[in-house]
Amino acid sequence: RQHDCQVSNIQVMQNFDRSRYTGRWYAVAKKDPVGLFLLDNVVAQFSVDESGKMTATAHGRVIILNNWEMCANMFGTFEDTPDPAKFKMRYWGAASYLQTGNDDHWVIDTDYDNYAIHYSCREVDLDGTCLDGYSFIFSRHPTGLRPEDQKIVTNKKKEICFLGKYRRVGHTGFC
Ligand code: ODT
Repeated sequence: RQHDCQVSNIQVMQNFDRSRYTGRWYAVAKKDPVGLFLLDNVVAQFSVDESGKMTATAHGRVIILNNWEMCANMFGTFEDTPDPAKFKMRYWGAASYLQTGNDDHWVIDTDYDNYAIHYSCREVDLDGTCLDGYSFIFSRHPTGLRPEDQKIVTNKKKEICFLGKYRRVGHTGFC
């Protein structure tokens, strides 16, 4: 039952290796949640601390207070769960008026060196599908995904039932 869109049936990365995931990732596409926050120029940087816990920083262009455009500097800590590819991400901003929250953070697939697919469902519907979620497609390359990775990514978008819901995330040098 891989394409029934049940959040509980979504397959995540097998044997996820957090140390190979560290370093910079450029967002190339995003499926927005309700009340989107990060618009574009999104770059995430993952680390693993002395105790083995995963942490991250991210920046991206945001618009707050209706039309104040700025570069948001964000921080996140990741709580482990029994599945090594599923985390709870607590996040906050460098400034108090930025978003804070505690979201699921699942790594759907990655080859560690080129592409990664992230998934977060914030609200599961009564039928078990995702009512409000978001997803980032990341690349190690600021220029985007390699052609050979695009097919894999398209298939995964389908599996997480977000195919057709992504927009391109540009990198213009704003942040
Ligand atoms: O942008 C939205 O609309 C959704 C909420 C974004 C939360 C951003 C929090 C970033 C905290 C630092 C962590 C970096 C890791 C990011 C990886 C992927 C998704 C957030």
